[in-house]
Amino acid sequence: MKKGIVIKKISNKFWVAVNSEIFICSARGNLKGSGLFVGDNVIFSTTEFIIESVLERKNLLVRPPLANLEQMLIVLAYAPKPDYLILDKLLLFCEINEIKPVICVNKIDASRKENQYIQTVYGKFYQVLELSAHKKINIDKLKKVLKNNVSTFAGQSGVGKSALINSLFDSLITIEGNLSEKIVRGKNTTRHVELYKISDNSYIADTPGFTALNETLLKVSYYELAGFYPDFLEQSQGCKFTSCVHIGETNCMIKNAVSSGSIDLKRYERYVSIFNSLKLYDKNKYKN
Ligand SMILES: Nc1nc2c(ncn2[C@@H]2O[C@H](COP(=O)(O)OP(=O)(O)O)[C@@H](O)[C@H]2O)c(=O)[nH]1
Ligand SMILES: [Mg+2]
Ligand SMILES: [Zn+2]
Repeated sequence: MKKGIVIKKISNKFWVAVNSEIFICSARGNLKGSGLFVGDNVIFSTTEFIIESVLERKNLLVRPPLANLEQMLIVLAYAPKPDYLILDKLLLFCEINEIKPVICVNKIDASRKENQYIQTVYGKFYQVLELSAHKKINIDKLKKVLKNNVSTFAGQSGVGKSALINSLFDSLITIEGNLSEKIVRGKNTTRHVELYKISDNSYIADTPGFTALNETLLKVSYYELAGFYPDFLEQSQGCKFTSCVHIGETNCMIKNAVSSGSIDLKRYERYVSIFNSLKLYDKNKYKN
């Protein structure tokens, strides 16, 4: 018996990686009910090539189907102009699914225009890396963050996700160039998810699903939404009502913090906008 990680799944075959070796396995019948996903840590027999059991999962995403995603690197740049609503939704997705988000501000060789806003609004609660794929600034820090983790890159098209992945490979680029092309696809051809090894015990998940994050993927009710804002948490303890959603209530510490400037007005307005679309979604769910 050996322990490995499922890096690829095609119909009922599973590619299981153990360090640099890959075994193509099938699954024991009793595992088919609970499902077996890319990202699963499994115990398998090296004589029969059958997966016998799945170790406990840290989390499981349904769309894309992926187990044990540990980190999401959310990439932004001064251009294309950041869509902070996308950033906030991706951060919520991470908070809800217990994935560690890391905000990556790329292209700082060309402009640092957005850095101050990002540091002020997000820097106290989230790890922020300031990067340049072209000038290789802080790529060592990026490598350190990826080490011993299963991570994925997310963010608007054109921010430099492919360039950052390429920058990880140094002189190996000719060997691994193909691979980095595959990891962040320009055009999504298939819907399946695959893990790519970037160094020992470190994988990048190639997922088509994270750029246009829709409210329906946030498995949370509007009245619980504020609980997933680490920057609201401390101050909301002072709200008059424990069920305060920080919108219409009186004596709301969050609204006070927005007035005094200690919570960014735009961040708060994005919260209200996500709140309203979740509320609408909840209403429509029970119609018909
Ligand atoms: N100035 C600058 N441009 C970059 C950097 N990284 C990527 N780009 C450029 O941004 C554009 C989009 O990069 P790409 O990696 O394809 O973005 P993706 O769509 O997120 O994968 C390309 O024209 C890159 O040359 C960087 O660090 N600095
Ligand atoms: Mg790309
Ligand atoms: Zn409140």
